[in-house]
Amino acid sequence: MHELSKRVLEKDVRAVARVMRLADDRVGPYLEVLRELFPETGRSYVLGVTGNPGSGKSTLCDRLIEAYRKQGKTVGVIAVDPTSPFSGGAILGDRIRMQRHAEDPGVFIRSVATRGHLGGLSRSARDMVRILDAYGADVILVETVGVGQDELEITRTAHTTLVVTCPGMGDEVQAIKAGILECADAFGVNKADRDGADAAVRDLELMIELGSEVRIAGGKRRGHVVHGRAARAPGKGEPSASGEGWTPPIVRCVATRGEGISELVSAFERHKAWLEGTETGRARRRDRLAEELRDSLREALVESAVHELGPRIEEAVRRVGAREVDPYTATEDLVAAFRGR
Ligand SMILES: Nc1nc2c(ncn2[C@@H]2O[C@H](COP(=O)(O)OP(=O)(O)OP(=O)(O)O)[C@@H](O)[C@H]2O)c(=O)[nH]1
Ligand SMILES: [Mg+2]
Repeated sequence: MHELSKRVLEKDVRAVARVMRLADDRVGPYLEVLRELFPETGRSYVLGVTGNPGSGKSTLCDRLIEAYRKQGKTVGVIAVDPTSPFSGGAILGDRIRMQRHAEDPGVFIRSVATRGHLGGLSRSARDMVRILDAYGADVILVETVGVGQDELEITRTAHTTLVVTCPGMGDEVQAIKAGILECADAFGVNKADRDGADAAVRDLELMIELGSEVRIAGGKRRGHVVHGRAARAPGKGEPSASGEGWTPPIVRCVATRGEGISELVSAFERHKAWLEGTETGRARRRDRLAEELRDSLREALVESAVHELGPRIEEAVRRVGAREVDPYTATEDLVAAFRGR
């Protein structure tokens, strides 16, 4: 076993930081180490925290760290910044909000920025989750700004995805992109100390209801199936699993004052129990793992095709541009060339 793998398993924080850097840059023995660590993973509970910029995700994470530390759990945090060239301050903001935990040896915080390579962000984040998992973090929080495809992919790594919104973001239903509903396991309406929290909760309820109707009508079963609507005390984050299905609870919170945090934590516990204890839940988990493997396969195939075909791709681009060949034929030819190598 590689020295670094051993040290991670022996809970050496500096080795964790080192392996994370290697994995992020994809240099050195990172693959060997990730392979060796993999059998030691699968024990952490991974919580994705996503949502509108500035909705209070980092402040919530700070409170969640506090709550889990009180339970005696160790916590890893990965703060993902998808748009580093434009929002250089976001990572700083994330760190500042969680600063008070920086000295706690039971808390490990790490930021990742995108490097612009294909699927790079979600892959780096996934690798980091695994490293923290092998290291032995009981809970891993992954904070992302919930907008792009990358973030949606990251949420697949999580057992539970919390989507954070807050009043005054304009039209919440618009602000939260359609795809988010697919991956939301719980909603946090943060800044409930402000006007408009009730409206935000109602909008979300409506969206969840519509979403489940659309899905039932369309007969589209994608792992995350919402079966009808549970009897729920609105906004209180009451249990919302009906039958075998899962309806995302909506929890009001005021992260700055620590309100709603214990309700969130118990919603996560119920979701975890649902994932483990029901056939639908286990199927959901399997679906996500399958999606992850497909992502990783797609990435590996594209990488190796680009590597293998190199200039032929450029040539195909040129020929399509000059209308010498149509893009369908060009793609087929490239695939054939790659297969026949
Ligand atoms: N009034 C009020 N303000 C809050 C609450 N939670 C967070 N804030 C404030 O909202 C601002 C943004 O909070 P962050 O936690 O940095 O939000 P974020 O979603 O992590 O932001 P990005 O990572 O930049 O997308 C800060 O000024 C917080 O103090 C809340 O419950 N009520
Ligand atoms: Mg943040």
